[in-house]
Amino acid sequence: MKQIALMGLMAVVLAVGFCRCGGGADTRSDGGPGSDTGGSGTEDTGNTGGDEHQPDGGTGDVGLPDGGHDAGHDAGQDGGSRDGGLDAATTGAPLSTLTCELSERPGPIPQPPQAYVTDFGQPVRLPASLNDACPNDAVEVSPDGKRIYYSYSINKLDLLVEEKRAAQGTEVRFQDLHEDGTWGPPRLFDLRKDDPDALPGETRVSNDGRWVIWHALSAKDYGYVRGLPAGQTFDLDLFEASVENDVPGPGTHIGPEVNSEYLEGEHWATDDGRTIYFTSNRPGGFGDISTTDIWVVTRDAAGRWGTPTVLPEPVNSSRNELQPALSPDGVWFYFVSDRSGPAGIWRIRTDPGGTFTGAPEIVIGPYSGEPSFATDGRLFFVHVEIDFTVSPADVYDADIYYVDPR
Ligand SMILES: [Ca+2]
Ligand SMILES: [Ca+2]
Ligand SMILES: [Ca+2]
Repeated sequence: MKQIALMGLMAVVLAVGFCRCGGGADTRSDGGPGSDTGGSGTEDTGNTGGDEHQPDGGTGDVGLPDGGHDAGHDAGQDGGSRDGGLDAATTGAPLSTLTCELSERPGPIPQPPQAYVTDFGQPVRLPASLNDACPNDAVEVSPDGKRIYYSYSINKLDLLVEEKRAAQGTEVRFQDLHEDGTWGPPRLFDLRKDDPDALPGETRVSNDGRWVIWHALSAKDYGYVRGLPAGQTFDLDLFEASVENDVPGPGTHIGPEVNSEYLEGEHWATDDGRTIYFTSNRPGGFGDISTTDIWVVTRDAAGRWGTPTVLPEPVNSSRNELQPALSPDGVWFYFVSDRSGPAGIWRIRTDPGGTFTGAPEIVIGPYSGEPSFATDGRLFFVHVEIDFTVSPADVYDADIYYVDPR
């Protein structure tokens, strides 16, 4: 069983391989080495690989950071010294205590992300105060674009698992954008309240910040799974909790109507929390259980779940589809697929009735996923960095980017 969608895009890339379709590492021609991203502004951090330059207005109205104040990679330490930040005054969440064990790779980023459609500018990498040398993965942005939730690990996840310290070395956290344009320190978004050895992954936080739905590799037995499917070595399920003052309560397993012995992973939910689009390898989709599809399930006002249904082709295919998200205007259904090469972010037209129209198109790639929208139309996502100069290729980092709508 390939370990699809374990924690975030990095795990997905590890699972599905390192196809270099669509351009090799030698296509990179610009600057933007990974270690300089805290230097002198977003303009020089993300104009990666395209002919087009970052559109004007990309930073002015929303106060995105210049990142120049503390370009170190120990964002938690630097950020923690800035007393009086907005986040300190408004959140009850504790500061993160995790420290990255990795160093930034020198040189340019291999195969940086590009926007392939004309209604987005080219990708901008968030500054080093938020993106450090360790995996910053599974991004979720608040509607106002001023908070970034993400999954974090102090080393490569496969190494942490191998060394049996995955629960100690990973967390879901968030950082808030200060009025001066800098990002506050990482704060723990504790999704292990009554499941301390769980590995929580991607979140969907409600627009008002009062609830969260997430997927996790739980360490608990919920009683209905009698053995894993052949070839599958772990299970993932969906959980939810209420959130008060940025502190999640204990998680609730959303139940066997939705969860199963197969993987229920990365997801997106409507803001009433009643419809969840989720990633699963369960039978009944396209392809076998070594690949994933996107499914949808809805609960009624009393909380009773209906039967999950698989989204049709051409949203799904016999390859991997995962990590769904709806655009703020409801016009586009976004998802990640490796149907044409390395994992990338795709979209297809949709409508409030949930039908899909036309052919999907790839929006951002390669090695890109985890789409999440701010209300202003900025699309945040994760790009995975892979060193192709060594054999086997080394998946060594994940960072958070955004593209501006034009
Ligand atoms: Ca990183
Ligand atoms: Ca499951
Ligand atoms: Ca599929």
